[in-house]
Formats: sequence, C-alpha cells, structure tokens
Amino acid sequence: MTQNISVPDIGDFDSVEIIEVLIKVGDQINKDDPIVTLESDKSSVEVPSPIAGKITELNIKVGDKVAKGSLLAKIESGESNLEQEKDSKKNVVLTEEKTVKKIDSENITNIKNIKKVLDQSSSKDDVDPLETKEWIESLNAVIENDGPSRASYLLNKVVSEAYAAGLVLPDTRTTPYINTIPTELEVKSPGNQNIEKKIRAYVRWNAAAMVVRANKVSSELGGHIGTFASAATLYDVGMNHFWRAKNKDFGGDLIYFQGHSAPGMYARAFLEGRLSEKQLNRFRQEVDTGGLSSYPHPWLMPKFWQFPTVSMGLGPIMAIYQARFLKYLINRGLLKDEGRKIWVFLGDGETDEPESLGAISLAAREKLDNLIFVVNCNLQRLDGPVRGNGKIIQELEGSFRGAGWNVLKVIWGSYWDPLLKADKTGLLMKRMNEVVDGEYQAMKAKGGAYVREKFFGKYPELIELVSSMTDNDIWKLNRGGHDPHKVYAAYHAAMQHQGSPTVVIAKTVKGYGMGKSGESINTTHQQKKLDEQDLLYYRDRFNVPLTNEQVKNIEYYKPPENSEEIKYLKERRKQLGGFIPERSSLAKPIKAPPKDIFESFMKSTGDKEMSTTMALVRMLTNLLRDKNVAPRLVPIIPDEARTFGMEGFFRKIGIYAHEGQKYEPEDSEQLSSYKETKSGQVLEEGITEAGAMSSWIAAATAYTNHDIEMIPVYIFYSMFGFQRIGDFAWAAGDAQARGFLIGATAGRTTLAGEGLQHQDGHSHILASMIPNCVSYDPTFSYEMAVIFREGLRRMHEKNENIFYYITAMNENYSHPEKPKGADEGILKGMYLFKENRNKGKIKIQLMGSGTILREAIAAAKILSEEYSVDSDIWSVTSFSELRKDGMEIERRNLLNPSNKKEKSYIEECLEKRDGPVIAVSDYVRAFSDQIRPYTDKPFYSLGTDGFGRSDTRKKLRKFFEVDKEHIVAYTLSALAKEQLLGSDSAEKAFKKYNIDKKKAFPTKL
Ligand SMILES: Cc1ncc(C[n+]2csc(CCOP(=O)(O)OP(=O)(O)O)c2C)c(N)n1
Ligand SMILES: [Mg+2]
Repeated sequence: MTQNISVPDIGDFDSVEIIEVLIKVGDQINKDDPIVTLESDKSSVEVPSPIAGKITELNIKVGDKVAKGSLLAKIESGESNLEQEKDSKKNVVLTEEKTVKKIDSENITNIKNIKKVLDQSSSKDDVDPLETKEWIESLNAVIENDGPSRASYLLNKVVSEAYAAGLVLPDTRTTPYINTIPTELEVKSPGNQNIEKKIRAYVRWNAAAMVVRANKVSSELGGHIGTFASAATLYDVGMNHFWRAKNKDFGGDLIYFQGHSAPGMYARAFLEGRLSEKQLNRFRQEVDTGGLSSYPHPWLMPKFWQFPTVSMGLGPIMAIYQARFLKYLINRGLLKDEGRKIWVFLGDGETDEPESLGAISLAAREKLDNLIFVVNCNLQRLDGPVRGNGKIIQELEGSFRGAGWNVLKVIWGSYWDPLLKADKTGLLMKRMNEVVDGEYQAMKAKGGAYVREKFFGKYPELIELVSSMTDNDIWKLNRGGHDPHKVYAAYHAAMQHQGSPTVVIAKTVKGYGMGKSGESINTTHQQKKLDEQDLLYYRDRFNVPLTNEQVKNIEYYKPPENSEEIKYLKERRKQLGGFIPERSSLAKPIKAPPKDIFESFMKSTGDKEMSTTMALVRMLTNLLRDKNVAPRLVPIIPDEARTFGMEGFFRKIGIYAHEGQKYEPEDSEQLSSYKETKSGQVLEEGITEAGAMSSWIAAATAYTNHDIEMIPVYIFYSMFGFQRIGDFAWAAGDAQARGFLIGATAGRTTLAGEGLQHQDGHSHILASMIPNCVSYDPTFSYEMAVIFREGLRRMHEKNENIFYYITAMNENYSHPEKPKGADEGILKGMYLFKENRNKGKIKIQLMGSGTILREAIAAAKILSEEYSVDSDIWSVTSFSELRKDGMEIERRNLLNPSNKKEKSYIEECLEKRDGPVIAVSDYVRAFSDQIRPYTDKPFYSLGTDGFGRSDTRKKLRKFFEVDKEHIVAYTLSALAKEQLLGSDSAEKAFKKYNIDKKKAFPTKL
C-alpha cells in the first residue's frame, strides 16, 4: 500500500525551509526515521516517517519552502504499523498490572511482621480509659484479621471524617520523639559485636591521633576530631554490613561521605592495609606527593575519593540527581538494574543549606528508592546548637515526611529500651518530646547527675523510674546513633524499603568520647589538639590497647594482620566485594564521529542567517545520527528548550520520565509535541539550575561511577550558569567531570531585551578560574563545529579530564566559509580571520570575540575606506585559552633566563604584524585584558563593564561602546595616543558618530 508522507503540524509556521533531505527513492526506512530537516528562523526539526517501508517518490528538494500538509514523499509499506503500536501499548499495560499484583502479594506476606498497637495503660489526659481500650482493641483486631492496609484505610477514613466534622486534628508532620522502628521489630545484626566494637575503637583512635599528629607538625594544618567521633558507628555499620564495593560482578554502591569526617575513612583504610602509617602522618600535607587530602577531593586522591562533598549542601543534591541518573541509565537500557544504592552522609547543620533539602521532593516524586540519606544529628554545627530552641530531628522528620520520604528516626539507644517499656503513662515520651536540643546538648556535656535533675527531675514519676540507677548508669543511657544494633536495624529497613527514598535521622553526641576536651561542648567542632590527659581519657574510654608511653607519643594502633580484628574487618569487606571508597574507571572511550557530520558547518551559509545556538542544535541533531555518539548524548535543559530552539528533541528522543506519559499532551498533533517516556533521553529539569548541574555532574562522571562514558550537554541561560552554580562547577572540576556546558543567550548586548539580571558579560571570567575548564566564545558556526568536535575527541575519545564551556548566541547572521588552515588557531584561541590591505599606511591588530567580532569586521571596513587605516582582523575564540598559554610560556622563560626566549602563541601570531591591538568583546574588559601582558604591543580593550539593561542590540552596543562606530573612534584615538595619527581624525569621528564625551562610564550609570 502506498502512503503519502506529508508535513505534520509544525506549530506557528506557514512556510519553513527544507535544509536537508535525508532519504532518496528506493531507500528502505523504518518508522520514525528522519525524512527531511526543516528550519524556521529559530529552530530546526526533523520530520520522521510515520511508517516503515520503501520510498517510491520524492516530492521536495533542499531549499523548498513547505507548510503543514505539504507532500514530502511517498512510501510503500507492507502493513500499517498502527496495529503493532496498539499491541505494544497493550503489553505495557499488562506488565504494569503484573507488577502491581506482585507488590500486593508481597504486602500480604509482610503483614505477619507488622506489630500490633500496644495496649498501653492510659495517661491522665484520658477521661475514659475503657473507651480508649476498646478502640485500641478494635484496631488490633483489624490488623490481626484483615492486615495493615485495611487498618490504614480505616484510620484514614476516620481522619477524613474528623476533618469533615471540623475537628482540630493533631499535626501529623511529625511522630513522637522516639525511634521509628519499635524494639520488637528491629532486625538483629549478624555481626560479632565484640570484634566490631574493638575495630570501631581503633578507627576512632587512629582518626583522632592522625589529626593531633598533623597539628604537632603545624597548627596551620587543622582538621576535625569531633565530627567523626559522633559518626563513627554510622559509618562502621555501613562498612561492615551494607556497602557493596564495585568489582567485576557488581557496579557498587555509591557513598557520599560527609566531607570533614574524612579522617575516619583514612583511619579505616589504614587498618585495611590500604594506607600506610607514613601516609597517615602526611594528613593535610599534600604539596610533596604522598599526603592525604583534607577532605574528599577526587582531583587530589584520584584512586580513592569519588565525590567532592565538603562544600556543604552540594553532596546531598548531587547525590539525589546521581540516584535519578542511575535510574535513567537503567530505564534507557544502558545499565542493568542491580539494586545499587546511593548513601549520603550529611550533618544536621548542613541541612540549613538550601541545596541540602532543595531537591528532596524530586527524590520522592521520582521514587528514588535507591537513595538513602543519613543525617548525623549531633545537635551542633560549628558555632553552637543547630536548633537550640527546637528539635532538629523533628524538624527534619516533618520536612522529609512532607516531601514523601520514608523516615527512620534513630534517637535512643538500647539502654533506653527498658525505661521506655516501663513508662506505662507515656510520661517519659512526653518529657522526651518537650526537651529542646539546647538542653539535650547541655545534658551530654554535664554528666549523669545533671541529667537526673534536669531531665527526669521534672516529674516525680520519672525520678522514680530511674531511682535504682546510679548517675553513671544514667550517663550511659545512649543515643541511637551510637548504638550499632539500632543503626543496623535502621539500615536494614532502609535497604528493604521500596517506592520512595529513605532518610535515617540519627541522634548522636558531637565529640563522643572526648570528655571534657570536647564532648557536646560548643567548641567541639574546632578541637584539633588533644593534650596528654585528653588522649589518656580517650584511650580509656574506648579501651585502646596502648601503653601510657605510646599514648604520649600519639602512636597509631593497628593489631597484627592475623589478629581476629583485622581478619574480621578484611573478611567483611571481602564479602561486600572490596574496599570503599575507591575510584576507578573501566569505561570504554567513545569513538569521535567522522568529520562529515560537521562538514556542512564549515561552508558559508550564504544569505541564510542563523545563530550559533541554531548551529549547535543542528550539530546535536546530526550527532544523534552517529551510532556511537547518539545513545550517549544527554541533553540537559532547565525549562528553556524552546528558547534555544530545541523543542524538536522532545518528540525525537523523548523526555525522560520514569512513569512514562500518563496524559495526552495538549500539542500531541504537532511535530514537536511534548513527549515524556521512560526511555526518554532529554533531561528536562524544570527551573532548577542547581538540579540541572547536578544531573550534568552525574552524567559527566558516569565513566567512573558507572563505567560508562556519557556525553552530557547542559544548555542554559549563560547568566544563570557559572554565576548561579559556580560552586557546583568547581566541584565538577574536582570530580574530573567530562562534558559540555553551553552558556546560551550569551553576551551582554547580544541578549537584548531581557535586561540587567539576564545579560551575561562575565561568565567567561568565572569559567576561566576553573583549572580544567576549557572555554570558548565562538562567533561563527564553523568555529563552533571545530571546537565541539575537538571537545568530543579530547574528552570522550582520549579521556582527558577536562570539561568545555562554550557560549552560544541568539543573534542571527550569515556565516562565512571556514578560512583555510584555521582549525589550529580556532582551538588555540585566535586565528587571522582577514587582512584588510587597501591603501592604508597605518595598521592595527583588531581582535574580536563572539558577536562583537562582527562589529569589529564592520569597523575595519570603515577604518580602511574612510581613514586609510588597515587592519589584521583576528577572531579570538578564547581569550582565556590564550592567557593559559601566555602564562605558561612566561613562567618557563622566567625559570630559564639563560635560554633562548620561547614565544607564546599570541606572540607568534603578532610578531610580524604592526600597530596597536584593539580588543573587543561582549564581555567585561577583564576578559580580553587577560592577554594584555603577553604582547609588547600597545593594547586597548573595549568591553561591556557595568549592569546590563534592556533595549535593542544597536542601542545597547552604543551604550556599552562596543558598536562599530565606537570601535572606529576609539581606534583613531588610540592611534593618536601612539602618535601614529593626528588627534583630529578621532575628534571628527567622535563628532560624526554623536559620541557624548560627557556620558559617565557605564559602571557608574
Ligand atoms: C558551604 C560551606 N559553608 C561552610 C562550611 C564550613 N563548615 C565546615 S563544617 C561546618 C559545620 C558543620 O556542622 P554539621 O553539618 O552539623 O556537621 P557536624 O560536624 O556537626 O557533623 C561548617 C560551617 C563548609 N564546609 N561549606
Ligand atoms: Mg552537627
């Protein structure tokens, strides 16, 4: 059957141009294979074939203009694919139903494990205890006979009725201030508690000893003891029982360690034999090789650390997007689902950072049950209590529960169990609820007698409850985060939980075990020196088998290799697949695409005008036809796809949505309709630059975290890039990310109408500060193509640990053909675009980057024709790359004063050329000034210093004095200053172009 292939609904366009024809008569094609590429003045989009078959007729050619309904080709197919499609949809529904049923049956088996509501004696607030008892018995009967789902249903129904009846219901954001998992339901640890306790003691000791030793070398070195002291059990239980390492059979769990608890990780690695005593002695002394970095820095310890976490807040949000990206890879069929987990450790103070909690609703929405947060609530941050007047644990519970997380509170240790059991009136729980964190902190600093008086002393029944306990017994009442049984039970529950992410909120003591020198006192965080008495106390508290002499010498403790502790510790890690943390990569490089993918961008566009953003989007469209590159591309967009003309990607490769699309999109008839799918490739992030950047980092480090090389391309409003998420970009550098950051709508006068808070004239300066970020500001599409192609080669084929920042513009203009031999210069940062050799005796070196190069080209023409000033026009693709080269060569020359002077690339370019340099860009002058020291020519820069504002491009360029008229006038003036020309030419030009000399400098306006 022959069918017509026509142009579908393409939105608001009457007539668009065909820029590519991708089929010919006789081709056998599949459904959705692209037929032609259409281009409007803003975006390009492929038209896919509606069916599979053989092309029998072609009705268009490149350059034709078409509209909705225009006939493109005819295709002959064996059968319509419509039926097939219906069938596959049916299959999806069937498998979904099956999963639902499976989960239901799992639930039923779980019912047996659910605890009945305890029939507790009533409190004195209860006016009718008999009635209360009847209610509780009814509930227990339902749990027993019909299971927890029915019980929950009934309760919800009762609550709804109560709301409807206008009852004021209790706030249900939080639960009582006790452990979430009742004692009877705790899963017991299979570990040998005696040995684990010893191991923990040695790790604690060695971590503290390492910090104290470093500070004997120099107090400049710093470090932290109190934080790891509070978190040791939380890490130890994970290391002994839960965290599976990466090896040839398994991808490995990913652990984001709290940055300043790093000493604990080194101390454990020492016992495991992975780090030597010599290395421990070099904690925070990294300049001569062999030291240990202060915090988790993959850049400095590339075989050890995986995630840079010490800038608070970045770890949690990066981990959330990491968990999502892991699901993305699985759902796209690039990785198998092995049940890997992502664990994130953060401090309670750290949760103040907006980034820490800013994406928790996304984690729940995406059902990230591969994600486990552990918040170490030692109630303190650096200066004092996190919530002196409140309770951080309750506050966090409310936030996480509200967002849809599974919350597991681990507040009280086992020593409290008998007391809670004996608390028949609920008074102990009431007291636990009413004490605020500031008081809890003071209690741990001041001892058992103080706790008896201040905590239990409030109610006579509670004094009675602890009457047989000594002050020391009371002092020993431990917090949940220090109890390996409670921690194990919580971790176990977290591992089992399905359908949402889990947060374990554990209560601990900051500086646990440090006694007077630092336990639960406000100055704990800063404590990095322990005197002899403190050390002896610490040793005794944890029974570390060291003599007084050894303690005095601050010796490390490591039992012999054949000791039960070392054997146990190594065996545990062996069972869990290897050591953690460890950084490695088994990813295969991606073969760079053939040149022809980029070939069309090297030619002149003739009269056709386009922006570099359009060129880039076209390039990405072409890359999606390369079988090596296509599946690995990860386009990331924070709600600006339409701004950048990328809406064509929605339908073509789909938007990632773990639940597929549950609705028919409003624009379903259109070619670029909004298509969400489980195997979608585009990460459409919504309005979160921090989230989008976190996704980018996850994809850009997939080569090490998942052993698969990915090519993330994150496209954003350049103003909301480095300025907004600069710290993430710095962390990306540390993590050795590989990928493209595209600052679109770039340039202070190129993005015209948006005004002050949108116009970017400085992102390149910010980018240039990151040592492994390679950045470019190209003008023409061939420059973009050369740069992008080289980026693919360097990062993804040659695996250099660099990332690219490229600015893309939204100004349409025609693009010339690539000058012969320009490639090398494009990549190095500048090349000779054109020599203006008319009749002029005076020469200048005119440099321009981005769209302002075009103003420079126009100015050169005027200078030559009207003022007899000739110019060499340099297209500068990267002032920043030129500076890097200049700095390095200058340093080499200074180091070798007796050698022949080496020339920087800038010098090589300019040495045989005459005249002063006039450099102009759409960025602040500091951007082009970067190269000023590396040429001995007089240097003048023009730029866009000051706040942006909205107007037309022409007016803005005049305002910032980077339009062709200002370039001409300022050049003439510079020539006068250099005594190459009289001043009258410049004066005339200022007059001719109505340049107001009295106008204030734009930074002051
Ligand atoms: C973005 C950022 N701001 C400030 C710091 C400095 N800093 C390091 S630790 C710390 C206090 C941390 O308190 P908390 O999160 O409660 O961790 P704890 O040490 O108590 O476990 C601060 C402010 C930092 N590392 N990162
Ligand atoms: Mg804290």
